[in-house]
Amino acid sequence: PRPDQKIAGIFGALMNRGQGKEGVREGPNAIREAGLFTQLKECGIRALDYGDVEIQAVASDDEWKKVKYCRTVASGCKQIAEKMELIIKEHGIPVMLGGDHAAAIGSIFGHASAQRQLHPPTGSSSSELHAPLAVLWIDAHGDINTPLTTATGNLHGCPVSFLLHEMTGYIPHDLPGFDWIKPCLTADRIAYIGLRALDQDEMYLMEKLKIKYFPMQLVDQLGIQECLKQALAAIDPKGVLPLHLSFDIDALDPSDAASTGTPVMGGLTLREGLQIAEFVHKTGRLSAMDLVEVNPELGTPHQRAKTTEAACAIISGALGKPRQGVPFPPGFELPLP
Ligand code: B3U
Ligand code: MN
Ligand code: MN
Repeated sequence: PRPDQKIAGIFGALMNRGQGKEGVREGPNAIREAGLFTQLKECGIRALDYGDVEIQAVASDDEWKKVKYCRTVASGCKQIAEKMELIIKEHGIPVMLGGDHAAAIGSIFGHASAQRQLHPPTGSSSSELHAPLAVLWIDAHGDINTPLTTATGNLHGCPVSFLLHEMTGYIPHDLPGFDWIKPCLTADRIAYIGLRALDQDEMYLMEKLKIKYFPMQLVDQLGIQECLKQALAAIDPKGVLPLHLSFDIDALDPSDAASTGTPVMGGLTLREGLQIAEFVHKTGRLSAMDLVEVNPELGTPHQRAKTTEAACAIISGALGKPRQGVPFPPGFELPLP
């Protein structure tokens, strides 16, 4: 490993209250057991295990209108945000293993706080508004429901609505536990790839906020490389911002990743997923990533193995693993007879 190379700080976010299926809290360990650290080490990618963030159940966490477990999710996200800040302060690239996608409220909020501390605002109005970072959200779903639009009451379908300044007027002020969560991004700093299950209100928001999004039909029409080029150009036109890759494993087709809570047919191939990871790595600006929604309690043993292997491969790709095989270090020589 090169001495200037950042270390990946990998941690589990055992969040499972953003949706109904308990088993998603086993995701982080299943990904570790699938060999993530061995794989990274083999490629000379330095990684540290920062352990798990346990989510403490908040007592009497009654529904707020339809929204389930808002106090528990919010308090878990606060701990996740602190973990992200710690890893970035220690000069690492945080990699959050989920857990459900509600955890990304914490990971992106924490990432943004850390960036703001590293690069304090210069005083211009736009730099006051958003932390210096851009987000690539890879998902079958929009995850931009609000506490008032969610049909399921599941907060993993809502994280983006809490993160965008433009959404401020749509978010109720009295959602229990959420008082500390402030928006940290503007809508021009997030792009989506892989969408194929937007709700009606989410479709409206995408258009209204002019969010750059690449649903599956655009991936088919343009190809994944062109989508990536356009997505990055939209959220980071100068090519200078730290990037947050938030990868929901359900973006992949169920044939590659069936062990997830809400699979949707017609998704990205594993190879397209890997191209996304490798493209982000190539920018040299990956600053943090999430790999969420792996639920090893769902599907057959074969599907579980495929899903966790896919998760490992995407993380490794984003951190610089070359797909063709094991790289050799500078000065490498073969043994002579
Ligand atoms: N949009 C729906 C479904 C959903 C969102 N994210 C996932 N599923 N994984 C909702 O619940 O808001
Ligand atoms: Mn998601
Ligand atoms: Mn999803």
